[in-house]
Amino acid sequence: MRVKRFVAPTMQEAMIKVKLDMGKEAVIIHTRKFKEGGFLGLFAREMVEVTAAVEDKLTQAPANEKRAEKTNNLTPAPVAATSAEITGQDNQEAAENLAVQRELAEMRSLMEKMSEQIELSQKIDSYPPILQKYYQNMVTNDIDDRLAKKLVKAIYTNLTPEELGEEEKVCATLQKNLEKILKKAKPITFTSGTKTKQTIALVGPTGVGKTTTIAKLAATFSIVDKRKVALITADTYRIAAVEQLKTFGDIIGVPVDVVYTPQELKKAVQRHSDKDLILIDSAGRSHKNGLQMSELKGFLEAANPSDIFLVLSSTTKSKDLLEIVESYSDVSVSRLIFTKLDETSSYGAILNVVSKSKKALSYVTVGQSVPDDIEVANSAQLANLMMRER
Ligand SMILES: Nc1nc2c(ncn2[C@@H]2O[C@H](COP(=O)(O)OP(=O)(O)O)[C@@H](O)[C@H]2O)c(=O)[nH]1
Ligand SMILES: [Mg+2]
Repeated sequence: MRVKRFVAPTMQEAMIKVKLDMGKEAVIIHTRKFKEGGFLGLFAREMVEVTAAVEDKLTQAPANEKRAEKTNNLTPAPVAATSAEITGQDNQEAAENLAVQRELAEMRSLMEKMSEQIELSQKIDSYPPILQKYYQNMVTNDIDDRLAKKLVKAIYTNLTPEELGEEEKVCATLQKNLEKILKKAKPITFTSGTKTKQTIALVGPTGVGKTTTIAKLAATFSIVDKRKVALITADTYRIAAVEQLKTFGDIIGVPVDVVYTPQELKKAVQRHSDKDLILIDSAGRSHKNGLQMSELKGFLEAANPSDIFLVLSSTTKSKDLLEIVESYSDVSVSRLIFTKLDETSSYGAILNVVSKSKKALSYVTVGQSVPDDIEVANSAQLANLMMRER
């Protein structure tokens, strides 16, 4: 066993040092942060110290060993013990062990990610020109750089050198891989036996188009599909919007209930138990406001919807979108709607969000017109848009 200390300004850099020096199999024993330099405690720089150990035999393995060699792994990946396994008097010790094992497993996964990052940092210009072009296209279309690199690398590994020279083959493979990430959209359907009646709540930031989208869905399902639809709005912050929704409900013959409390919402949902589709509109929430988020949770718990759709605007920056999705992780969002596709020409953010959140797309909206400007998300079309030249 070889044990060594590594110091770096960030955990990420420390882990890279560990990996380069000791290889992938290194196990982190201890980490700490400390201040270095500075003046009387001011301007000190925070540093990270990582102590790592590795079995002697494994130190010879080069840091960039192939994944296939993993089978020779002498230190098996830590297996998290279940709480049932903790018996006898040594409960505390066992619990401590468990915590250490968890930490080790976390560290291992972090290190795998790092090694992947190092691998991906391979220069794009070492790839054939066609791959370079598609990489550029994807990045220009706002697909996350890492994701774009992963995608071109997969093609580079899976196609023959000959195929890599054929634009059509490269294009078709990339298209297929993008579609695989986007998956087939899941719109509202009434086909499966248990889903003959549905209650769907739309949540999301202010101004993304929740109310407009609800109006589009209500009109589509009541007029075109001839379903019995009810609208309930919990957005009482905007009186004008409520009045507008009521007028709209009158025109298309759909009842609109306004609720001020979770209890009222619960009652309204019960009152409409004869409807095929109940659509619930919520007030726009700032994902940065914890109080608003917990208020929203209260409404959603009372409504007990069959699905919660998170509405996102495709004009929002990718990084902000991911932050928004993250802030809704307490709310069991099942699908995504992207609005305002008519206002953007870079579609990569959609891929980034779907890939990170693992949530299915349902609809996209493409304009302000009710009810026309809504479509079931088309993965093939979106994939095509995010790899094309701009
Ligand atoms: N261009 C465009 N505008 C939209 C779309 N969907 C909604 N909007 C507009 O976005 C604004 C806010 O919509 P609203 O439904 O009130 O958003 P909410 O606050 O999430 O309920 C309105 O001006 C809508 O007309 C869309 O798909 N494209
Ligand atoms: Mg609204």
